[in-house]
Amino acid sequence: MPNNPPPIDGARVLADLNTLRGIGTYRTGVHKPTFSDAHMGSLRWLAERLPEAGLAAEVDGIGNVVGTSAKPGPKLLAGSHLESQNFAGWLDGPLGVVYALEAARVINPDATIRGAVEVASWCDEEGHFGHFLGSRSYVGALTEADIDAARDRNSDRTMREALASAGLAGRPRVTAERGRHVGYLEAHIEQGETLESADLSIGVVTSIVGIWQYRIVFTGEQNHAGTTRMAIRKDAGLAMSRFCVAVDESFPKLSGPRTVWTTGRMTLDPGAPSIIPGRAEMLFQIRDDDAGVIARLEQHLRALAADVTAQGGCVVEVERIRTGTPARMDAGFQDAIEAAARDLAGGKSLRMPSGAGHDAQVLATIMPAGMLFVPSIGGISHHWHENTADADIVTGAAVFVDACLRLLASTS
Ligand code: HGY
Ligand code: MN
Ligand code: MN
Repeated sequence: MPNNPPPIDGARVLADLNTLRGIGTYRTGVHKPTFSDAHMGSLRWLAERLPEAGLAAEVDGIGNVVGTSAKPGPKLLAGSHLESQNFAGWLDGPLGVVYALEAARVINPDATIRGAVEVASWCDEEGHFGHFLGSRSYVGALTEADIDAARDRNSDRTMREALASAGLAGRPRVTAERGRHVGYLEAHIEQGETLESADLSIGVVTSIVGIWQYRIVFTGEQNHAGTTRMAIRKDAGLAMSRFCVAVDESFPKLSGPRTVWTTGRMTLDPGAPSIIPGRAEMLFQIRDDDAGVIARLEQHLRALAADVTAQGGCVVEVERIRTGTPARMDAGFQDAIEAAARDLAGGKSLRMPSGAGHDAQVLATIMPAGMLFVPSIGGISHHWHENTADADIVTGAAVFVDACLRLLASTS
């Protein structure tokens, strides 16, 4: 650990974040879906910045931006993502990318510091086309067939069409060189209210939840809303509503202390006021950092579906469309973040699990990984009101860079 580590440039960090906020602005946030012009403009912005940190930049065939260093010594990989949820916040993703860029700009040019920080932006963390497609591509867990099957959830465009219109089709995909990095460090906004409500500055992430997602389809009988007697209806919309009430009543008895479940989308077909819906569909998600809890709740979900089907009205089918392995963050990385927070954040840190999924859980499958959080005002995220105080952003950047220095110095 260098005696007098180089200072970060907090004003530069804030300026870079506000520059990215200005690409794809939506109210006080951004609308930057994967492969949108705003997303591609943000990738270009990052690729143009990386040489300032002595990094050779590549925008690869899946839309990852990867900056590599020729500096001798240990390498630490750092980054996050630059696309956003639809009509959402300006910091979810860019905060981690700009912190990684700042660490690289401060550390890499300094010949007195051994090693370098390499910077990445992972494509489609927000799942417009799939889940963690960019970071899964980098760790070698994404096949060409996966890309063939991926479609834009906002339209019906295939990923292949989107890659072509983004000018990325045919480019090679960059994959991790095993053993190159001492590990991966990601900074992110907390997206919850734990840090703010405890007046803390830094979250030291201990684990990241697994996200399991389901498409649940209810098939009844479409019919006339006026002439069909109530006693003989097979109303798919009503069956879906009853199913959700049954989930809400039974899940708390089976869940873990931090399990969450969400119905993020419901559709009724044909969706007309004078037609009894013959089909209903919901997208349902379970998250926990214990895969056993998720498996237990999935089993119960399927049993509830079988019960509704057995009642004879509508047929209910449950399709699992996404699984995710919970990840434990590396103990050494947690210690480095906590030590940096002790020196630069008055020790105002807390070890805590992440209720959001992050690319770090994918990188953790091939290298040690760690995450740090900064507070979210009001705990709001995935909304254009998402925000973090400038002072917390700058403190977080200083802690992040100091943790990078500790991790590089701790490598023999
Ligand atoms: O949904 C998530 O956990 C992440 O913010 N995309
Ligand atoms: Mn994110
Ligand atoms: Mn997000």
